[in-house]
Amino acid sequence: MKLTFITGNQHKFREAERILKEYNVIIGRKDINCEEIRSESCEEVALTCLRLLRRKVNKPFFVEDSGLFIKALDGFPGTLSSWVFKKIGNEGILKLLREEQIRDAYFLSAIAVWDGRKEKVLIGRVDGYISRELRGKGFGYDPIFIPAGSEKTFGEDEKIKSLCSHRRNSLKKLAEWIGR
Ligand code: ITT
Repeated sequence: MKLTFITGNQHKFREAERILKEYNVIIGRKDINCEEIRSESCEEVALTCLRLLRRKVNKPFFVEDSGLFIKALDGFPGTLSSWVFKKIGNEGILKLLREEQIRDAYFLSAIAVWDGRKEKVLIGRVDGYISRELRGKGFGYDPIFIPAGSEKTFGEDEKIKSLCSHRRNSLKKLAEWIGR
């Protein structure tokens, strides 16, 4: 089955393409803007977007809503991650946490998929914490997120990211669901 990933984010697409290939799932990309609802739940945002796009798209496709949830900030930026990144970037997040000792955070990825018959939501999560300074490359919050058990940020260690990221976990579930 040819599956389309509808996203405006080329980094997310490239990660998904590479990971899903390992599970023999080949994807294409389409960028159709989906007005995101205001909700604290990635799951709800992804599912609402899927249902809106189902009116326009007549083939199997999926969308993904992801975000970084920081404990000391009550889950901020969460589902606002994309907007907050554009506004204040990683430097802004580090400033907000300057005095903070508790730096726990997690990334969530919620995939909502339509296979032509059924819809499904699949969630992936990775726990970790926020670094004290920017380290490495990657995209979005990669240079400030350190997964639990590592010393390096996702931006410094692409391999670790590929093995344990929130997106790896949700995409693995997606591949299993597609192949069921
Ligand atoms: P689409 O909605 O078009 O797919 P988007 O970039 O707006 O693209 P999201 O609404 O899911 O996607 O925004 C999530 C934001 O969270 C994203 O723009 C990044 O800033 C950040 N983010 C998500 N996954 C990330 C990752 O693996 N590494 C670093 N930052 C990430």
